[in-house]
Amino acid sequence: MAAATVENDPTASEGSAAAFSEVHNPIWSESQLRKYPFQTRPIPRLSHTDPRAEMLINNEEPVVLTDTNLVYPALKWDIPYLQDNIGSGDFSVYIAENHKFLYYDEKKMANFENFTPKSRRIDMKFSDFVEKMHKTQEEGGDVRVYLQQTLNDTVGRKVVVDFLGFNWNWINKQQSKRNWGQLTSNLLLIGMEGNVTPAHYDEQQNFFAQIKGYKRCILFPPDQFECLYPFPVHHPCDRQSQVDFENPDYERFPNFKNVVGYETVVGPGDVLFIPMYWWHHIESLLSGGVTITLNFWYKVHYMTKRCANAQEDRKPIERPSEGGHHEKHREDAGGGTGRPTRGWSFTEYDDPGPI
Ligand SMILES: O=C(O)CCC(=O)C(=O)O
Repeated sequence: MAAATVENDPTASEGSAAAFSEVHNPIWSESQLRKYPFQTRPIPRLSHTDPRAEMLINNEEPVVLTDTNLVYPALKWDIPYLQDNIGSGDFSVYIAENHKFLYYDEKKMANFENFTPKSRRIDMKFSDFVEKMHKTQEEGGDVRVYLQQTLNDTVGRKVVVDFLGFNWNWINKQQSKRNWGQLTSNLLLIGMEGNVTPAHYDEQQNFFAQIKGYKRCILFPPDQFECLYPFPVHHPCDRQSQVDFENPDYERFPNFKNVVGYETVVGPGDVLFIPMYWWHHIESLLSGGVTITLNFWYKVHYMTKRCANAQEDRKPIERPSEGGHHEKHREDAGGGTGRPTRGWSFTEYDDPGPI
């Protein structure tokens, strides 16, 4: 993939040269990307005013929108600013023994007694997270931390003001014209360079707004389900791929040889549309410093044919290990994303009171 952040043609097919016709001051380089044994095509980068962008979103295909100003007031967020203004609430921080933060649903752990997670979640104050992150960096070992916390009403005033200044006009229109359900949550992700969120899918539409640093996002359409081998529905890692992208076991997962991804690198101000049920693998670039992202998850009360087919395909794959259960994914407090929401509700910000 070419190191660039320029407009490209959404109709371009394989090969980065066709999609990235010009290179202006690349801000990252190929050497900052991890190596994987599969092909990818570029995700188009377009202005939000480009009709092709609307078409892609309507078709539930990914696109990077370069100029929405969705989180413009947050582009000044960095660790010192957040330390002063994010408030004194508790933050979910995952600590992993290496760079891979394979998500697991704590509530499903009782279903698989032999399951030992490779990361653990600890609730801590923001300043403790910062200290932990610096200490981890200084130690230079494999251990890493990743803050993943839904914004809630413990955030400080300045962050509320920033939040109110988001481009709600644009995003609310996106929601209403497609008849999506409500915005369920905004997950704030603060990661160390090199952190990886392995491939998984969520059951919500996602506008993924990059605030600080660069993230490589590799997406796979729902119909590549058979190549990605999700854990069984009742497993704590439900909705996550069992395949280790860095060392795929082709004997267990032979169809992984056929997987083809779509990829992009997002930087500050970019908004990636991750359609629901699209698999996504996300990595903070190597040697790229801290990354900050805020996502916008929307519930949807319909399922496209493409998603329905993929979910249907899932049954025969999983039934043998599930002991005959036929339950569909449970919608938890995270709206089917599996992550805790901590009771925050968007409407609380409609009238913030005196600021
Ligand atoms: O940014 C990440 O590391 C993961 C984010 C993610 O999976 C999501 O927004 O759905």
